[in-house]
Amino acid sequence: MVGLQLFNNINTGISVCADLDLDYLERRIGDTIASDNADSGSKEDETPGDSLDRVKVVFLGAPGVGKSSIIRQFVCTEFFDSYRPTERRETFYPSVVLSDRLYELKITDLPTIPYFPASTHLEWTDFRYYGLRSASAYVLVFDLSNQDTFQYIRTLREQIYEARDMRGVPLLVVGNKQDKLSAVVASSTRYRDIVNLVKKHWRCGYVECSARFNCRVVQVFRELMKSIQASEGKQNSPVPTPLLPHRSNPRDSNDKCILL
Ligand SMILES: Nc1nc2c(ncn2[C@@H]2O[C@H](COP(=O)(O)OP(=O)(O)O)[C@@H](O)[C@H]2O)c(=O)[nH]1
Ligand SMILES: [Mg+2]
Repeated sequence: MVGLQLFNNINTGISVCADLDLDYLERRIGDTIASDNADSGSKEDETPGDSLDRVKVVFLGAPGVGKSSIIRQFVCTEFFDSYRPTERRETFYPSVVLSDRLYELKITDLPTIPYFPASTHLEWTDFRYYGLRSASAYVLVFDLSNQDTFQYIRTLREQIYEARDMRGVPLLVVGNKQDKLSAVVASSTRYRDIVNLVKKHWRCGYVECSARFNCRVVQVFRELMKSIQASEGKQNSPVPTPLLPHRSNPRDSNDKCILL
């Protein structure tokens, strides 16, 4: 069972922070980190400084479920068999086209977080949490071959809904490592209960994929963008970019456009 702390005792609210642009702050901090660690070559160093509206997507889930693998397979078409735990925040900036509309994504991949920040104060006092509460969408990943990992996203989802207004903010559940899903597990009551809970009760998108074999990884992003398109015009929804994007940082290795 994957542990997840609850945040009942956390102080709520420094309301003065609520309207500030966390994404902007993060970019500025990213710039600072980049100049402090000029040789590190990390993704954070490549943070573009442009001011385009971006669809801010945050991937969350228990350690080892394949969050980084899904993102890297989608953005860079690469997969590592060996487990390299994500040690610092990484950000990816692919562009995607769905139904003739171009979207600039900002995908955030994080080291495991113990809980979702319950207040803006917490988000601002711990760099791990920056931008989490202002995401345009969340992708919650669990491991189909280790269904205990579902408990992590179940608790996290409750925390997200308690912590912020989720109207117009899509949440997609992804069951990864489909290649390791045995027939026995796939026919178990527990598995059926999970799928049922996600689709019927949570009423959110659900995709099973295998990052390892690049199977249905694009489908993950297609479902995500469909939900975002569906929520356009509602609260917190991002504005799609009508023209080809301006690229302000030629070092951005994720500089490509993916048709969904
Ligand atoms: N068999 C299989 N292994 C996977 C898959 N996705 C990721 N992995 C492996 O699972 C481990 C953890 O993946 P990683 O993406 O680092 O997990 P994260 O901690 O959630 O970011 C790595 O050893 C990956 O090679 C998958 O779809 N199938
Ligand atoms: Mg990772």
